[in-house]
Amino acid sequence: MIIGTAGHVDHGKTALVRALTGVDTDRLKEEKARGISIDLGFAYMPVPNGGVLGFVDVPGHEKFIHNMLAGAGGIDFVLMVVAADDGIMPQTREHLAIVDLLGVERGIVVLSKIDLVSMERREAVKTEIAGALAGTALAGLDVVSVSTFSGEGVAALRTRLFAEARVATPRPISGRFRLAVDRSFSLTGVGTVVTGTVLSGAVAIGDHVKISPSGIPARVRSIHAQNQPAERSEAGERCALNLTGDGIDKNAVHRGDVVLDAGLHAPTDRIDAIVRTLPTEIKAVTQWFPMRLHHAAAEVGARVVLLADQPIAPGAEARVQLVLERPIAAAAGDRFVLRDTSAQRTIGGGRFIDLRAPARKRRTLERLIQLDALAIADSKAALIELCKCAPYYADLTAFARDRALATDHIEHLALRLGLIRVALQNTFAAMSQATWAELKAGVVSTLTTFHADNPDLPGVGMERLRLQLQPRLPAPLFAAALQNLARGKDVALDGAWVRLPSHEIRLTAAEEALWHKVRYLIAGDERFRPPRVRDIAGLIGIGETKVRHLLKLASRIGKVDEVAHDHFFLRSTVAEMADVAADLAAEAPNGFTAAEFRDRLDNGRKVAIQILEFFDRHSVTLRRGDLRRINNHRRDLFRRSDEELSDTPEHGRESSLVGRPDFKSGKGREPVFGGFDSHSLPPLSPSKR
Ligand SMILES: Nc1nc2c(ncn2[C@@H]2O[C@H](COP(=O)(O)OP(=O)(O)OP(=O)(O)O)[C@@H](O)[C@H]2O)c(=O)[nH]1
Ligand SMILES: [Mg+2]
Repeated sequence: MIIGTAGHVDHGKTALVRALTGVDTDRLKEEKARGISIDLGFAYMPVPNGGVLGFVDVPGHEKFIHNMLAGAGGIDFVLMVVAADDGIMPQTREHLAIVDLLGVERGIVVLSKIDLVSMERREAVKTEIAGALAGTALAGLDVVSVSTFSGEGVAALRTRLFAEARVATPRPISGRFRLAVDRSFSLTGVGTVVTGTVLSGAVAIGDHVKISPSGIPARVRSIHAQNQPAERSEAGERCALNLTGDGIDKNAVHRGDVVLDAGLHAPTDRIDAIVRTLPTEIKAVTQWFPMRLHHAAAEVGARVVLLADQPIAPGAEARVQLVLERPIAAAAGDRFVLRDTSAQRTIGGGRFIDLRAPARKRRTLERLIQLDALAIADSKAALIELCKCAPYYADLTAFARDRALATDHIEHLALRLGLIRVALQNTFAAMSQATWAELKAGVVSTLTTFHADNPDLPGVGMERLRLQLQPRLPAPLFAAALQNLARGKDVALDGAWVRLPSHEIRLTAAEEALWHKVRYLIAGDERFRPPRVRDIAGLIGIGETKVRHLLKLASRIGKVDEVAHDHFFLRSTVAEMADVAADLAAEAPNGFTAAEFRDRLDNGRKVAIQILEFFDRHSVTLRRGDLRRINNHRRDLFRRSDEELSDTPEHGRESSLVGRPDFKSGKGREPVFGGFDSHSLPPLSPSKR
């Protein structure tokens, strides 16, 4: 258990910690000289039946509230110190408001310096205290009277703290590791050491971690947990980590940074939150109100965007978007405190709801309903609600990361809820079974109608199908969902065409016979410069129209591609030519020329250029002046055969999400499902649509 002091300057917080633990936490020269605490102090006390109590002693002076906040972020239990002679003072109230906003619900009020006052005065201050606590989560806390001068009450308080530690519910350690850094220093012979409170999860020697928001990686060389050398440390402990790694020194890590499980590193500067303002405020919080945001041990400038029409009146609760001056490492559900920009007073505070808040459409009805779901603290209930509201899917990976949930925990949750998971590049999207069934039924009924109306067409273009369906999924997710359906043989995918597996265009026997002749002519040694429609007609001795009709049909069923008008290449030849282009590109980092391409194919300048222009149109090659580079993401579209495409293994690679475009050139093309590659995939967060 970590115990934090709180209370007005000079009320005896440091003296109390010293009386309890024997440790003087005022160590700075300036603290000694001025007789006040400036920065956080730390002390530890073993509990008789095992375990160690950690103390964070905070300064009471109003100038150092930012330091108090850095310490208060990690405490489980508060010792609210009120001097019997002074009674309730301004920072008594402010510290009380802060611990209340931070969600600290357990503690004791210590009536200090009782040697200085009469019994009547003690009772009067106790009444004052009860009044100040009323309306906070700390209302009704026990008041314990203490004098560190006479020692009265100290032993009883210590015994009481041991008892409190025994009944404290430990913080859950099932989450992923996060430590809020409050100090960073370097020790000779040891190296860089950071200290702080473990907010969630656990850390062990040898673990690879990241410093967030900077993203610097580090390895844990040794650990002190609650001031003792340890193999590991877990949530609810104060912990010192000796970190190593390139770029790790005491200047690489600061108070306010978070050391975390590398998978959690995803700093954010736009957060939707629930805020409560203090009833003591005089003015309402208005649009774009500037604030200082205090979160864990970090402090950052922030603006408030109202998500409701009205300004936030004193004492009111509302949802807002916080736009930060720089990114911070946070988790959904974390508490924070807002102060005014001149650091004179605390205005309010609250809880983060969504770390991936959208910059636009942030207060539409749809979004506000989604926020309701995200605001649910229980992850299982939140996930159920998220899948029920628009956009009807949740990014499971981001959901787990932003709540610091362990991977097996989120997998177990998804399984228990029967969610349908769709693999995207770096994430899993999840849908409810009901949504999935609706989507599948929509796909099947649209295709059934389409095939009945257009028996000669191979299928519906992927993009066109997407736009016809509810819920309308983002293109990458829709493509991945179709791959799932194709694996289940509910649909078949031919490039960008989606069809029912039962729907196939077949050549008639006569067409099949003619195709054999034509195929012979465009395959073989001449495949890189195959005869055109007119030449084929001449060679076989039939009409041009017939040949053209046949080749158009062949291109629909994926046997050929029309690279230029009336100039058809076998699809396997196109794949081969794409490989040649990729080879050339690999040899020439700045790009290859059309002449080099022609030399490799030995097919003449005009044809070579037409092929390259065909590749340009499909973004397989990227042209700049006379040079071309290869776009490897699009090249995949040409690499795979139809069989491979509709039969992607379960652990499908990223490229399996990409439908192959139809390669018909010219006008009237079905929209190619494209323009996206692995870099342009939008982060599929529940909040970004
Ligand atoms: N008479 C009397 N004096 C006390 C008692 N406890 C603390 N003091 C004195 O009060 C003064 C302030 O005590 P500190 O413990 O430094 O107060 P603090 O709350 O830590 O002050 P800041 O950290 O600066 O906010 C010191 O001179 C202490 O000796 C007590 O029980 N009785
Ligand atoms: Mg002090």
